Amino acid sequence: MAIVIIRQDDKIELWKKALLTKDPDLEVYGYQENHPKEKIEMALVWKHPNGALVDYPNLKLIASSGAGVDFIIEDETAPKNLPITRVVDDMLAKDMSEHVLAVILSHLKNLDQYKINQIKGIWKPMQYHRISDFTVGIMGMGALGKELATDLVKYGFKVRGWANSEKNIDNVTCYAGASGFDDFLKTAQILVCLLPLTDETSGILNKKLFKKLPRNAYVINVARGGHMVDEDLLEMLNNGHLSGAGLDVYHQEPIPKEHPFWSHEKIQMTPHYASVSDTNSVVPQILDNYERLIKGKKLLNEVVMHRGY
Ligand code: OXD
Repeated sequence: MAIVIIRQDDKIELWKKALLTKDPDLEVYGYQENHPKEKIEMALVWKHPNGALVDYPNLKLIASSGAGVDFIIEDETAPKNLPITRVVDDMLAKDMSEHVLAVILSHLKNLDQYKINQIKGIWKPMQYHRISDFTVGIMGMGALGKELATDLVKYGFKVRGWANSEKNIDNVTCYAGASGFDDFLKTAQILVCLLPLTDETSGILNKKLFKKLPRNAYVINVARGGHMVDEDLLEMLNNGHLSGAGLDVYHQEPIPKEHPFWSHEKIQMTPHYASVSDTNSVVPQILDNYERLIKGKKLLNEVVMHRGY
């Protein structure tokens, strides 16, 4: 039995080391080194090149090393009917929460605009905002959404959450399904998207939705670029309905040089780095699943295929 790591960044050695530190007896390969393909039973993947999952005749599990699995489901060449697992990790959730909090505070305290003004030599106090005046709406109340909601409540925000199914979180008003959606949106002065990318949620951040937000709402997308209709965001920023957007994810990454988001004064961009799996934190659950796979036990954090997450 062996594990193959497939990813296109420079982190294969890092993951390999983290796995072998926990269990020196493992057989682990990077996908570009010579390896016995018939021995591979688990592929640990992150944005693998399409086609890289074929030719493993004994593959039994595809494990994402992040929270998202959309890139596996979208790969038409990936073997079907194999279980897919994703990462659910406290550190990943904490890091995401810290990032979103930073973006929200930077917006509330006008730090983006002050930076632009500073470069232009403009001294101009702007409207003062307080946390207690703001309602944050979180779309997607899985592990990441819940952590963020709980943290925002601690900081004094009014918090609302929206998910497919009913949720119960202290001091957070939760809405579920299509019937609760408009009520959820109408008070969200800051909207945070943490949804998984599925057929249902693709393009959900569009003009129709933006119009249901209060005027001057701020939109944060830290989920996937596929949630956003870019032209609709630009239109609603340019006509003044939205006050700004904080984006970490894009349709194409890196986002092309000519994309209008780069130079838009109301858009705060980060390079898909809001929250990144920490190998030491995540490896134990990957190895736990590997052992479960060997022993034929129920896997942790297995994707429900018909839901897409
Ligand atoms: C993830 C991500 O899904 O970093 O983990 O986007």
